[in-house]
Amino acid sequence: MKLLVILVIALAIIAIVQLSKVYEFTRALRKSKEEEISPADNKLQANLMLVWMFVFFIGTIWLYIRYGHYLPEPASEHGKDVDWLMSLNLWMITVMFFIMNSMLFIVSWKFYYRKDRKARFFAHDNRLEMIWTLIPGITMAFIIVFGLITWNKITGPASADAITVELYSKQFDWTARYPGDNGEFGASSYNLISSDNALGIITKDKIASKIEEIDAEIEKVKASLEENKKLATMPESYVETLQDKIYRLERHKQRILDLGESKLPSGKSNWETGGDDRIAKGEIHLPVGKEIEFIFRSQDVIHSAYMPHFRAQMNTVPGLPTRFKMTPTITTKEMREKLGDDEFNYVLLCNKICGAAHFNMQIDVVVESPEDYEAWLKKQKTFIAQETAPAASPATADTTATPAAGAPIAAATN
Ligand SMILES: [Cu+2]
Repeated sequence: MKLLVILVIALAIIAIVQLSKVYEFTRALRKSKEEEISPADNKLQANLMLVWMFVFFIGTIWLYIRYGHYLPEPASEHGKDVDWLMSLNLWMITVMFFIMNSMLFIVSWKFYYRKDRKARFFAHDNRLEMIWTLIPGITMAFIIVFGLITWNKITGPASADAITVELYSKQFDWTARYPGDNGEFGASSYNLISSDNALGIITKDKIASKIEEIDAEIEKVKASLEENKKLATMPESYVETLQDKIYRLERHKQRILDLGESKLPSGKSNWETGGDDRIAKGEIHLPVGKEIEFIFRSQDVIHSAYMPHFRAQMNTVPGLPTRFKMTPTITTKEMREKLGDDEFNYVLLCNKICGAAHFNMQIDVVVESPEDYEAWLKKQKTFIAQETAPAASPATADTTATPAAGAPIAAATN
């Protein structure tokens, strides 16, 4: 099949070359010069310009109608502003598109070359310069000012009663964290990230076990140093390397100890409030009509949290928490009714190609009444419950209800 296509293309090229040779030959017979194009040819080209303009315009309008509405109505407060801005921009571009292209094609059609006509030439025109500087300038200023107003609505400080949700990205899934019953987020640090503490939440236990781990490592290096010192052939540089390693481990240990010492803005210790934070995976719930402040963190590479129906997107950057706020306005149930689709779900998906399983980095977002939301949140595992539960069946652990921190472990794993 491929060969056939190549053959057809090759034959077509040969045919065109042959045809142009025939054309040149007949021209030679007619004794006209090669660069001489007849007035009839010029007229034909001019008319074709006009025909092409209409084909081009009709095609563009068709694309607008066919692909112009790819998302349902915005389901967040600022979403309406984003859509308004988007439409404003699109309208400006569209109007400009038709004006510019009409000018290009109509001028080519109207002023095609005729022997008896001469073009007017001028090198400079202040009025024209003014027009094509001022109009784009004012338009750009308009777009930027309105864009900034909307941007500030999304990224400005959240109100005091806003619900904070942390979205944590790593290759290749999302973890959501909600403040626990004390209403306050526990602090976290990349220093404490481990297989059973993906979010690096600071608790006393986590600090202690990390210190233990580092101490053991220091002992190991010290022992190796002592042993090597006994050897006469030991190069000086190797001793230095080991000493440097010990120094680095001590420094790391101090950093972990500092984590336990520092305080949250509320005056509580760093490790005090994280234990009751609630962890949700596979799905997040949001209450309708309440302001939500999202905080994004990333463990490995840059991901991008994209919630198209809320017109919200933010990069998640390792080492640099990012944020935005939004207020959902339409519940999942209402949206399903609007769309006539019982299967519809809002989604949170990764919009940055972040690796092999990037396509799979998608979870559902459920918007519901504040009461339903509270009930759902109560069912989510607290960090403490999660860490004391055996890591046996993560699949069922995600959906089963668990009591608050401090409850018997058996109950937490049911
Ligand atoms: Cu990703």
